[in-house]
Amino acid sequence: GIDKTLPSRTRLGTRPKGDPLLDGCTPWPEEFAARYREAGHWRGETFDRLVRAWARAHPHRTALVHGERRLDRAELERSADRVARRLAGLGLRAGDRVVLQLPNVPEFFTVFFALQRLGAIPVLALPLHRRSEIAHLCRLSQAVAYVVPDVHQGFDHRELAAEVLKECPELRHVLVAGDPGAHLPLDGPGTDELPPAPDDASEVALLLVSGGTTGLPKLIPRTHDDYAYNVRASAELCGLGPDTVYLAALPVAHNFALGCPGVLGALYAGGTAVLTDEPDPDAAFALIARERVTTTALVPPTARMWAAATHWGEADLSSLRLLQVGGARLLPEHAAQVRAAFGPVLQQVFGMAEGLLNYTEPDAPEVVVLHTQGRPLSADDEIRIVDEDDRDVPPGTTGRLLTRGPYTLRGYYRADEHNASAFTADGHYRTGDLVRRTPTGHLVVEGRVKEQINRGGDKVAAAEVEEQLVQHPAVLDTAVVPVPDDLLGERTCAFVVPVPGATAPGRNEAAAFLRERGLAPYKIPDRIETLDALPVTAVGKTDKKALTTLARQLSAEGSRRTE
Ligand code: OOB
Repeated sequence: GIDKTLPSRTRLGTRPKGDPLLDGCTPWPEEFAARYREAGHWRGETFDRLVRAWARAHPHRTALVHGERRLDRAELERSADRVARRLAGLGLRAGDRVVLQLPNVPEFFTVFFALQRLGAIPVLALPLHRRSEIAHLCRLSQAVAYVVPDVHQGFDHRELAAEVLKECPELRHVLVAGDPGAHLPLDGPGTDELPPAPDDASEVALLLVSGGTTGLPKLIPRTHDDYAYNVRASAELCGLGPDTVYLAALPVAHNFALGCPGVLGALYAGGTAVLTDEPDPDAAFALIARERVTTTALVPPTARMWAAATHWGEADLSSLRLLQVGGARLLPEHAAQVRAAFGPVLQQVFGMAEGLLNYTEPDAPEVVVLHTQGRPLSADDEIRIVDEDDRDVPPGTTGRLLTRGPYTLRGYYRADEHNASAFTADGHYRTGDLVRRTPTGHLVVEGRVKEQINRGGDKVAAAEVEEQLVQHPAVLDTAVVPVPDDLLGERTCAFVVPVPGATAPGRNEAAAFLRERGLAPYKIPDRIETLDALPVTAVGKTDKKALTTLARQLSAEGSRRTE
């Protein structure tokens, strides 16, 4: 076996070149890794050790609730072991990547922890990802397996998987939670013996999908050390404990509901997580009353819907102690409406899958909760606010947010070229967000410089939609920009220039075309406008600023016309 007395040579922070378990990741420099360990942020805990410790400490405490199903901690551990043996029987080994696309069901966590048991790495696809995204994630990560539900919200993931199999030669197995159809069932025979669980907390534990700014989604390596800290520190700041009942109403594949503090934070603190795919107020309020939910996380449009719904129903929401809202800008007047409806339980969260999290403190004064997006979670989060030449702006001025810290990535997975521009030479991540800092150190998000549309928390990379749309035979050129929207904050508008002599596709034709190409539904443009040519800047690049202004005007005219 392994000699435990040998010093680990495989820490991500110190790993000698040529010996990595997972290549294509950028380690923290050793001086930073040492500092984060000394500060007690990085504790050498792997997620496999954690789930075992949770089960040992309180085997019969409820871990997960879904509909009428309830799993205690011992059952969660046993189910994870069963799935681990199943996957090992299919040949999965430490370091293998597995694309995990499950909605908010207990199987998400049994598979997640099974992979942790094996040292295999989940790639957390979102439930709404389709052929375009999934095939890309499989190819980029060279995934050997893809885990799906059978049918979810009317969509048959087994058919999607069959298409993905054709496009991805390295993909060996499709496993289905539910009726497997032509694929393999997740429940099934496995090996009796598992190899010892890998125990290196500096290794990558999961790969999160980035909101993206370029043509195709990027993957974010999160190590055990960094993500366990993310979860633990978030749970502490939010005051979670054994009596916490966390309602996951956002997809648990998203960082917010997974680990900020999310389901993992609730389990870490000794509490329970309730899983649902129905964030509409009717279903959610009934669940809050039934399970005595204490904590949940929402995007701004859902939070506003919930606030409005408190006026008609009489659901018992008295158990709610923390209502987190984040993922997109919450305007002060909307924050005030939410606070008026639910009381002083509102918390603003400005986070990103790449790492940095900002929270308003649960005891923060009302003005802070209404007007800021929170303060960095860690004392070791480094924040710079700079101009376009990376020079610090004067205190209180708006600028571009750069950050590095104990749970912020140092490089996207297998993306050398992109990393060269996405990070500064000294390792700060360029968030693409425009922020200012108040005298109390809270951040206010004022806008963004990245070419991304934030559709009520769903992120759409303009370049990704443009690259798909320009494949249409009648489209010569295209540019995708945001338009303001009362409910979602922003929607997408695509300007298209037709091929000479051709007719540009209208909204319905463009939508059908993009769906056919396998693009996630939330990335399909809400508006299509035809132009003879795209405006260009002095240096000859598409003038997105001018187009954004034009889109805003056109949409304002459109709404005047319909009044
Ligand atoms: C969360 O993560 P992502 O990776 O989907 O998106 C990150 C981006 C940020 O860079 C920012 O542009 C925007 O989403 N954003 C906000 C915001 N929270 C996120 N913009 C304005 N106000 C906010 N409160 O969205 C995410 C990850 C963990 C926790 C919460 C949100």
